[in-house]
Amino acid sequence: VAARTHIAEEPGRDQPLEIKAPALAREALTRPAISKDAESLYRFGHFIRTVESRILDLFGRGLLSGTTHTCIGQEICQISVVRALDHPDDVVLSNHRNHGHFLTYSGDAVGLIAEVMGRRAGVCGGYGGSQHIAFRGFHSNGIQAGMTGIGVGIALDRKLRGSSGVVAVMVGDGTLGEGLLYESMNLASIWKCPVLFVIENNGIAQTTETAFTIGGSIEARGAAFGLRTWRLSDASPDFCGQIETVVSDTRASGRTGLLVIDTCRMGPHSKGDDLRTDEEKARIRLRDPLAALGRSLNEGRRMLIETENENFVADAEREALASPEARLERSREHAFKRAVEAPPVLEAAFASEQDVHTRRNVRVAINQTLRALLELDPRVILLGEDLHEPYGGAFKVTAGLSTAFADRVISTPISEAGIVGAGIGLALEGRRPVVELMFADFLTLAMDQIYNHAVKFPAMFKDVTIPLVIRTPAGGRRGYGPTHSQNPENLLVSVPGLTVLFGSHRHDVGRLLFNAVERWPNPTVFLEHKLLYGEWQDPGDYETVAPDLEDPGTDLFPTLRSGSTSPDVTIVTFGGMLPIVERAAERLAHDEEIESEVIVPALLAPLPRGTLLSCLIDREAILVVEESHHHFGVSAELVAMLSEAGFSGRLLRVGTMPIPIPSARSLERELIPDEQSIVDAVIELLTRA
Ligand SMILES: Cc1ncc(C[n+]2csc(CCOP(=O)(O)OP(=O)(O)O)c2C)c(N)n1
Ligand SMILES: [Mg+2]
Repeated sequence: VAARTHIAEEPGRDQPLEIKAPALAREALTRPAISKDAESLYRFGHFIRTVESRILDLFGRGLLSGTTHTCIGQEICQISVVRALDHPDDVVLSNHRNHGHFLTYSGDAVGLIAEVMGRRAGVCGGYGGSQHIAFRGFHSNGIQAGMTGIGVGIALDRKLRGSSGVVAVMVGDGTLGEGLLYESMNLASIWKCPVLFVIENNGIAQTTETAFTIGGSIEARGAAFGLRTWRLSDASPDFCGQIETVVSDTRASGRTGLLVIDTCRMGPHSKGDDLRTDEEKARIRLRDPLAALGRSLNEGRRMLIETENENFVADAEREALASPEARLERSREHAFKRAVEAPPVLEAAFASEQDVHTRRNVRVAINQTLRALLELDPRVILLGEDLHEPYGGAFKVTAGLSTAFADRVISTPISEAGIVGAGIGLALEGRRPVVELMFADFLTLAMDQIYNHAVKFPAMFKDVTIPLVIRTPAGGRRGYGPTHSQNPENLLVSVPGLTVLFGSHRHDVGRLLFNAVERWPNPTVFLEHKLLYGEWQDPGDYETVAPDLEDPGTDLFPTLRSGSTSPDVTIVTFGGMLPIVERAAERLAHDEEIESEVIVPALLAPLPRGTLLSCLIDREAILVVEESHHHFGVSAELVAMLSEAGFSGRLLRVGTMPIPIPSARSLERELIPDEQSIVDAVIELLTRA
């Protein structure tokens, strides 16, 4: 079935091009077969140009959703690498200027045109638009260099599987200014992964000539990281043959490569933003490799090809236009994919493994859970700085693991964005990566990977899940100073699609981690308070609050409760504040005869609203205690939720003062809530008029 694939398999030249209904057609899509003779290349290059000309026309008619970036002038460059990737495990990662890559990969003109128009027939149902497309082994995103670490993760998966798949990561020359690109080149090099970094060197980035933004030589960057490096021009006669050699060389060696392709962008960056002179533009038109291929053909033949393309694309445009506007489906009303059951064998093995352990502290519980996960599930892989033996991580949480699982416990360079990106790539490929960041304060370095990549894919793309867990120690009271003492949950909880867990010694932290890794297919930050590592894991007299199953994830990550059910005060807290709150509650009972109840969620985002409201709404006085700066954070959201639900009792919050956490213990004590400040807050709450 030719379906909507233009030039599917070997084209019967005069065979009519058929366009089928979108859903049906997309399943049947086959990779376009484009041989490297002039006619075949011209046919496909002209097809891309025709699609993009239509897209520009639709923009002019106000029919696009947002803007678009065309590859007009760069078609042969964009075709070349993608057409040479002919192994089923090959992957193409692209960027804002992706139409040529996508069409070469899929041939799906209707899917692309409808996507940029925000129609239901779009390849991503209109969610992604021009820049964000996922289809089988093709992924593009709109953040420069953002996909590079992800490409390394996918390539690491290929290497571990013994597959000869190659991952091509396309970036523009302007993107040579992005740091993550270099983290990724380094990671791919040391892990000896089959990534081909492709620089589409068109000399310009938006309106800036890259001659002013690139120091030194581009190829020397490849050499510096020990990459095989090539520089080719898309205007040279056997360009596509040369690219085939680069790809087959990368495949055969399994090594990382840097391929620089000199090319020229003929159109503006997106729309109406071309500051180049008329002479410059004329020079670029004269160089146009696609036009040169056309000139090499017999004129009648060329005109026939052009007419066929124009008719085909006109039909595709009609079909896209006939598709209704995209509408939000119920399944996409929040960004989380449903929990899954762990395979029964795995579940049973984990349960019996847990039974063996009796008294253990939080650090040991996490360590033993990681060990069990590695033993039981070959998909599990740990990445992080200094994880190796005999060090076992800065807080010793991975002690003993690198010896037992040398190929899946990977000590990495200091590259937080790169390793979180690699984790996303591994998760995309169905593995269960657990990335350790040495201190939670360093999450900011990986924030773009979390904020613009990990959480976006499951929401934008129906069939994509990112079961990534980022574990990291948080919290103060160790005298580590402003950049090693923070509780960054407040930065995280407002990110749609990000799960934020903060367990405590009262929770079964092993079970929390197991559920996060095996049962929750959503990107998750798993916070561990430094001061809880040494606490005994002990449920004490806590019970689980009945979960409201409307809350995503609430049954996997329970909220705990202890104390009186008709208390004078209910204290809601989490993470490292719990032991302090417990001591304060004891003092309140002993010294002031005030009865407390303590509620401890482990799931901070998505906030288990129904679950929490069910046990809070009828209380008389609620104090929320957190170690983070309490402005704009978890406690603020809790209090807002209660007010909106009609809570009529007393409310107060206690948190760290909103200034950076100092190093001196005496100063820390003044800022971070302690037993006394909690006792004082309760008394204030209960006695104020
Ligand atoms: C991190 C990031 N910074 C800035 C932008 C805005 N932006 C989009 S494309 C672009 C120029 C990219 O130039 P280059 O990498 O050379 O690719 P080209 O457009 O030439 O293909 C810029 C600045 C972005 N999308 N992402
Ligand atoms: Mg450029």
